[in-house]
Amino acid sequence: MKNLILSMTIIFTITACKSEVKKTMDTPTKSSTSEVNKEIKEETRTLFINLTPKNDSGVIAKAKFEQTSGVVLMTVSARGLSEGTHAIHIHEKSDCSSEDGKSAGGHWNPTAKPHGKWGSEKGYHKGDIGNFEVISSDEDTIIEFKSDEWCIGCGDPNKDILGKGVIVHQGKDDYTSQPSGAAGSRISCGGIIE
Ligand SMILES: [Cu+2]
Ligand SMILES: [Zn+2]
Repeated sequence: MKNLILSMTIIFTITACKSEVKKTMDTPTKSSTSEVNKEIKEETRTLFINLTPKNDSGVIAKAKFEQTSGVVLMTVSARGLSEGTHAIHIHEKSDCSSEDGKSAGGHWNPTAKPHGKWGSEKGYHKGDIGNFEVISSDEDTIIEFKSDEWCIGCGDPNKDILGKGVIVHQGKDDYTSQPSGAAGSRISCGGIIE
């Protein structure tokens, strides 16, 4: 009998966890439409986007943007990138229609600063995410970046990443060359749109 009770407790716990997870996933964060909860609405949002390969790179990538308490966490998962260092930026347009990805425009730079390393005293673009390493082209590379200088759909032109584009480059950002760090061709592009 003791065993039975124990088993039931375990089952109950597992079921409870499952439904909790499901509830979280089923609830779109932008659903807080109440005027009263405007602050909450602005603070919690999640956006999933797919990136498309550019310049025949064959790179398959997707990104998640999650805004919580004024901080946006970007998580990109990419496969097919060559081993080594690559740059990733936010560019000014969500238009990924051209084969070379140049339709996404230059770096997103609403504050009219020079290109640079994120956080640099000399200045940096709001889209200057930086470089990441690829260990193996056969496996997913996960790129994470977090900032309170971004928001998703808040309407502040200096912070709002909605309507912009994510670009992954073949090369490395040198953080000094103007206006874009000499990061080479664009191999993956995704519009940050709903
Ligand atoms: Cu770029
Ligand atoms: Zn830049």
